[in-house]
Amino acid sequence: MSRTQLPLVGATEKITFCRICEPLCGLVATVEDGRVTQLRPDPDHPLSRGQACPKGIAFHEIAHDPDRVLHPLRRRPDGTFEQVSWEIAMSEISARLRTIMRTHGRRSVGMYYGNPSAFSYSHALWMLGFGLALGTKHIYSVGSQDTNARLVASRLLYGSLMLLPFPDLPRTDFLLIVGANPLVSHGSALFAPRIKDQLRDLRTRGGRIVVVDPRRTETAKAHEHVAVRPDTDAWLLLSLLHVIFEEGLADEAAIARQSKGVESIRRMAARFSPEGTEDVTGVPAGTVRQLARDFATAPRATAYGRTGASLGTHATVVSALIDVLALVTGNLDRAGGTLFSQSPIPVDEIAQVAGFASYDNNRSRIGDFPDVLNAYPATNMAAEITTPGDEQLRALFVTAGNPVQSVPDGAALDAALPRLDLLVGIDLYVNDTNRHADYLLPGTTWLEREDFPIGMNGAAPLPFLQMTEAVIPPQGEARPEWEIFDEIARHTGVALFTGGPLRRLAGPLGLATRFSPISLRPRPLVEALIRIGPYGDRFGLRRGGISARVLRENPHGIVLADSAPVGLQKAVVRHRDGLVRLDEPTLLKALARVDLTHPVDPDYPLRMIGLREIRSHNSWMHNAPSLMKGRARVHAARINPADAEAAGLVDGGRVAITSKTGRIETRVLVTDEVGEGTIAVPHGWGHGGGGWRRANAAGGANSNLLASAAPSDIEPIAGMTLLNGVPVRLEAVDQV
Ligand SMILES: Nc1nc2c(c(=O)[nH]1)N[C@H]1C(S)=C(S)[C@@H](COP(=O)(O)OP(=O)(O)OC[C@H]3O[C@@H](n4cnc5c(=O)[nH]c(N)nc54)[C@H](O)[C@@H]3O)O[C@H]1N2
Ligand SMILES: Nc1nc2c(c(=O)[nH]1)N[C@H]1C(S)=C(S)[C@@H](COP(=O)(O)OP(=O)(O)OC[C@H]3O[C@@H](n4cnc5c(=O)[nH]c(N)nc54)[C@H](O)[C@@H]3O)O[C@H]1N2
Ligand code: SF4
Ligand SMILES: [Mo]
Repeated sequence: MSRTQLPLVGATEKITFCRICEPLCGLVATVEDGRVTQLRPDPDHPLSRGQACPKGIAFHEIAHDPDRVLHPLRRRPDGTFEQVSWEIAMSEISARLRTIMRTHGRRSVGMYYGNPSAFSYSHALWMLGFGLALGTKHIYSVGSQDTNARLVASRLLYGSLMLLPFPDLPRTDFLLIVGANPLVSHGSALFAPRIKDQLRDLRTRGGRIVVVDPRRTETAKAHEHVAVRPDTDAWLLLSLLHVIFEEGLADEAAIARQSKGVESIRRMAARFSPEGTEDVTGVPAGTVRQLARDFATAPRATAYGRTGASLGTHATVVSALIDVLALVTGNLDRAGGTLFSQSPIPVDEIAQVAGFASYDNNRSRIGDFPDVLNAYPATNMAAEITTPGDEQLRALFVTAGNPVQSVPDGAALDAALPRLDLLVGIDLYVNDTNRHADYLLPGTTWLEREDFPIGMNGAAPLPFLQMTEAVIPPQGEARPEWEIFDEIARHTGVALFTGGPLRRLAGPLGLATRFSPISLRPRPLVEALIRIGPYGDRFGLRRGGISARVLRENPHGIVLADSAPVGLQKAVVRHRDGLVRLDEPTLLKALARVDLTHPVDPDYPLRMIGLREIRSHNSWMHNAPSLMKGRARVHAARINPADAEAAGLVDGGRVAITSKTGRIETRVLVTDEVGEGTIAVPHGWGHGGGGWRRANAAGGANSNLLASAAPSDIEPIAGMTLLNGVPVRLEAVDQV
């Protein structure tokens, strides 16, 4: 133990886990005088076993950041913020909200929730409850920039949005990764702490890992790389299927047993020979043929895609074809293949009962997009604010999100937000979005709240559950987000519990009655849900089952089973016959959009993709001193030497990147990691106007100013925004 790890006099150590990203690494916090002075990896966590990344162990710098918002803020007429009491903030927000609802109806009120809201069960439940209870169509979320295509693919194939198929890493022999970089992202839509080690173990066992990515990423460098052109995975996957069917490599028995409608996929794939698609994808036909054979003949194989697969023109198709590849080779719902997720709480049932699980039950006012989990493409927000008519968006809550940075055409949103009658932010910082807020309410960091990560670890090769108490009390006047929604709902007469979605959830558990609706708190709700979940103790009926008490007695967490369950298909697929549907009409419509030619705009001949960095997290961790040290922390566009030369760019110089939507300038990093015609630019930079001073000074540019918010540029099946494969051109910028 090094000297700095010795607990100081008066200091206590508390076991907890990180909630910045999905592996939820175990941490030990040193607390002195109500402040966290150190975070270190928990050596006794059964899965992360003493490992955490630089972001996790720097998080106390965010909890105790002098730039953090710790009191409710109200906008003054001159545009600056002033501190007000919670009482004033709540009563004024409620009064203004009531007036807006009276004048324009509840359907003029909206909400955007960002990524960190998913890392707090109480925040997520109460915010979704509030949104549903409002009965508005103006729900927007990070989903249209992240997972919605994946969820809609599950809805089409399996009849349920809530199923998240994942690779059975510990048992597979062949992992095909399409558009994910787990060595940096640490795994997403997949609960796999120490994923780097897990991938290494797979190789040590004699297995293979092939990474399909336009950039030779950290993961691609460590394993095998297939360089694909941005946004062309649909062609590549159809060609893989082409070879599998053509060469008789499909597992016809599995197909017959598990699915129906394969003929439509077979017919479609027949049009996409590897020789016909190589000009589009840039992947030589021979490579595709060999990859198809190797995947199909591996004893156990699985395919996994993440944001590189779901932020393109054919996001739903690509997400679905990744599963189809597993299915037609006999690898779906089978050890070492692609498995169905199973949360420690009955998520699917809850979603059905509470009304969360909807797809295409409604269409958006602008763009005619289907709803996904009751939400519409977040790009629509700007136009919904500025377009007059019934149900025009007039009041907006933004919780744990920064859509000016994360959504296409942030400039349009930035310009539209001041036109709202009411904008309320719930956040840790004054960020690029909520700087326009009328009221900014201080939320808690994860160090300040108890948690059960029920929404995060269903896609787990090793099922696991841990709970934590709050490590420190809410700082300043910060409040847990669920309390904020609870109070606003009560003040404005929005029924969360009397007939609302949360009552539909709590009612059957005996937690809320018609007469005592307001007493419902998140903790008894989640504790009851865990007990009735797949690993729960069924209130004493199942010996050895999990309950909150058992979790409290095991603070480092509990591995619930030696491996993830298989053979779940009949139980979890919601199509009546329990079969995977390969000819669902919406899926066929989506497939029909994939054409043999991939349009290239001569004005914008290059394609921009995103890039995540190990010490950066979307838009919000650029204010932590230890993460921002060093020259590597400069925002830069990765550009191939040939493209750099053609545009007269030099390494370290500056480049103007232009799309039909916008123009940004940033630094040039010349590298052959990206192929000719592709540039890679991290999102979430170029801060301005917010309260995070170090982030503002960090420079760089908001790459999403280049992405388009036009409805015609949004994938119509899941409403996914196009963030990977944005057409751009490059120009040198004179150095001053
Ligand atoms: N070009 C491009 N754009 C992308 C992506 C991409 O790959 N490329 N990725 C997309 C993806 S996957 C995502 S998830 C989004 C992220 O998009 P968003 O979720 O909209 O934005 P974040 O940058 O995550 O900002 C989160 C905000 O929440 C605040 N916050 C953090 N923790 C808490 C908390 O506990 N409580 C509260 N109340 N607030 C908190 C932070 O201060 C910050 O202001 O970006 C998307 N945009
Ligand atoms: N350090 C760090 N970790 C994070 C985050 C972070 O910001 N920083 N964000 C978290 C969040 S919110 C999420 S959603 C996850 C995301 O998890 P991942 O999706 O694993 O993360 P990315 O690094 O964005 O990986 C996407 C990969 O897709 C590639 N790609 C881009 N376009 C295409 C394409 O058209 N086809 C193919 N085949 N590949 C393409 C990119 O080059 C990139 O390598 O990461 C999480 N973890
Ligand atoms: S990888 Fe890093 S940020 Fe993600 S959970 Fe682990 S410590 Fe936290
Ligand atoms: Mo994300």
